[in-house]
Amino acid sequence: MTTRSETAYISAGANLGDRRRNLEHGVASLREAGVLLKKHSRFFETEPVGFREQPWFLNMAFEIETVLPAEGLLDLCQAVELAMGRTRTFPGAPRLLDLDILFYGNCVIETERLVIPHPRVAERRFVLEPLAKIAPGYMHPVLRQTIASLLASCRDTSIVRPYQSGDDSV
Ligand code: PH2
Ligand code: MG
Ligand code: MG
Repeated sequence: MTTRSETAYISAGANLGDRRRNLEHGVASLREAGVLLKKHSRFFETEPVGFREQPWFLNMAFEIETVLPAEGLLDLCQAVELAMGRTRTFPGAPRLLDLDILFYGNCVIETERLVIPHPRVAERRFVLEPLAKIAPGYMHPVLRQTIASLLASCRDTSIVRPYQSGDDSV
């Protein structure tokens, strides 16, 4: 029997503690759980969007391959966030680690727990800019536009800049 794996894209963010270490630890935890890391963007330093009175974020995006179903991947992401010590206070609150599933193959999913594609992908420069580095040609399965084209027409003017660090490996 063969187990089908699916390609998925994840946006990761952190704005508390050692942000870079948190992101690296998040990626390492997913890999330890059997997720295959195919590509990752560099780190970007980004201005908070939404609730603005909080520290700037480090954001990145990565492409994975996994045999987990979408809800199983969500469970894993939440377990990794929790293990990192994340507490849920209010939506948009500062966080040690946030792992958001952006796309899961070409699937369109709407359950109580999970909406894929992530509903705010097209509105967020801090998501699109890193994602465009690894998947510019990926076609959004609902909007039917590529990531590069969504970035070109994105109206979010919040600052997203490459994070100055010598080494972008995770
Ligand atoms: N995440 C949010 C809300 N605002 N802003 C930036 N720059 N980066 C984020 O990851 C982020 C945000 C909710 O998850
Ligand atoms: Mg988020
Ligand atoms: Mg989240």
